[in-house]
Amino acid sequence: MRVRRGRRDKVAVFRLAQAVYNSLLCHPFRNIAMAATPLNPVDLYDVRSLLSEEEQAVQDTVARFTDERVIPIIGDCFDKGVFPKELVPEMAELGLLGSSLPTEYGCAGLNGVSYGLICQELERGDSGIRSFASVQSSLCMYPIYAYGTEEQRRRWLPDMAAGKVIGCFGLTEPQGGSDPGSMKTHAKKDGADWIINGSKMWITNGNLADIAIVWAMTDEGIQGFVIEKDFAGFKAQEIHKKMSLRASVTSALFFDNVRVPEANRLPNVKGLKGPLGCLTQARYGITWGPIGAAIACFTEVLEYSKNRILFKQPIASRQAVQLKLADMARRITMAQLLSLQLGRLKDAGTMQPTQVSLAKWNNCRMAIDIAREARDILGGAGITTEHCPIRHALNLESVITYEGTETVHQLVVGREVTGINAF
Ligand code: TGC
Ligand code: FAD
Repeated sequence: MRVRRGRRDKVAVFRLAQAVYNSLLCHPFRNIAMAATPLNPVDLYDVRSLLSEEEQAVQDTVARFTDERVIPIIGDCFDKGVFPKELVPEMAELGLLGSSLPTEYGCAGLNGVSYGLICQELERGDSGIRSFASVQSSLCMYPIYAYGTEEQRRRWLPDMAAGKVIGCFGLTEPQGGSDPGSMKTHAKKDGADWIINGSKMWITNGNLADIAIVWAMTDEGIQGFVIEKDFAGFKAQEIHKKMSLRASVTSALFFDNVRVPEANRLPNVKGLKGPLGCLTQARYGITWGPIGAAIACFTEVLEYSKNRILFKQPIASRQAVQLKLADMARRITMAQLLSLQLGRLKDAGTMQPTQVSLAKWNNCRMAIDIAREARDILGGAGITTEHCPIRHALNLESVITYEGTETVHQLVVGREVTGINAF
């Protein structure tokens, strides 16, 4: 009896609950969440709202530059294997070169998050354009600023910010880039000068550059030198047959008894921490860049899949395709949050190299996976540079390799969490 009454009570409670639920369904506000403005597919967490007005303005300006000046020409540049050098004065005019350095050197004096947004928007166009800006800003202007004398800063930085002097950064050597401490290039003191011998490999901007920041072994450890392009014995040779970063200049550098005055040595750092300190700046920017490449691929393939009709349905209506698109949106969102927090740490002065390694690893992997998946969703159309994913996928093969390979960054994080050095 008690059981039966208990059951009746349960039924009554269930009916009551059902009535409340139904009344809620009829409530005029029941669909508040559903009826809200649709989310932006490339910014599902409204990361943009976390940016200051200045940061938003920087992003909008560079986005416009990429849309109007880069995207219309970049497919052709990639096909022909040329870097669009004509864009350099415009980039300089917009303050994109050395953007984080102080205004007294002709730079824009922006914060780290703004630099990240510059990298993101440039790489939405092409990794090669972002590479140009990364090398000029983080690998050439930064060491002159951080390790140079006041005279060296005044001599080079304003012209570099104006795009009148282009730089390249020579660290990697043919015998193995992951282990730069084993470099063979050396500098020997000779009176007031230094004599440099050796070679560097895979150097972005090599044949474009007016100056090369070259790292060489000395009796006192690794030191940095500013080598001017017309110094006798210095030669840059462009590397051809590249299938990646085709809209970027990559070169080998050769030093045959190059005499470098003491005034061109960067005096304020010695040891591997000099070049690695520059890499931390550049890698930080590279955590943002691939977000742009991923957004470009995702945007293109999202539109394409809504219009591609197969088996009488747009392929975007298929669960298998939606899973891929949802996964792209998820990974882009996570990468955006990662880089933004990294940028906030950088601007607070607390960013650590391991945090940069984690984001470089995550965001390059995210972008290359998305670019390859987007290429697949485009089917046969995906194999030409009429659509951007294959170009981005090929570029990202370099991006995931340079500035420390994926494995190097995994091992940096592994070293941090275990306390054991696996290199
Ligand atoms: P390790 O003993 O760990 O460190 C030697 C000294 O350097 C310091 N350090 C750092 N400082 C600043 N930033 C970092 N990220 C740093 N990492 C280490 C460290 O504290 C130490 O200082 P001190 O005072 O104790 O002497 O050095 P290791 O020989 O064990 O090597 C570590 C490893 C493998 C992580 C490092 O060699 C490495 O990062 N290898 C990868 C090399 C690389 O990334 N090359 C990139 C070349 S440039 C380029 O690719 C440009 S592409 C640009 C474009 O087109 O966009
Ligand atoms: P290696 O160091 O020979 O690595 C080969 C393989 O071994 C990789 O898979 C690597 O992950 C793996 N490996 C290495 N160490 C370990 C380990 N301890 N355990 C397990 N696996 C390991 N360099 C510059 O100095 N300046 C530039 O401007 C520049 N621009 C570049 C532009 C492009 C387009 C490219 C492709 C490269 C550029 N580089 C530049 C060089 C780049 O930084 C190097 O290619 C990179 O650091 C890797 O060095 P590596 O090519 O010699 O490969």
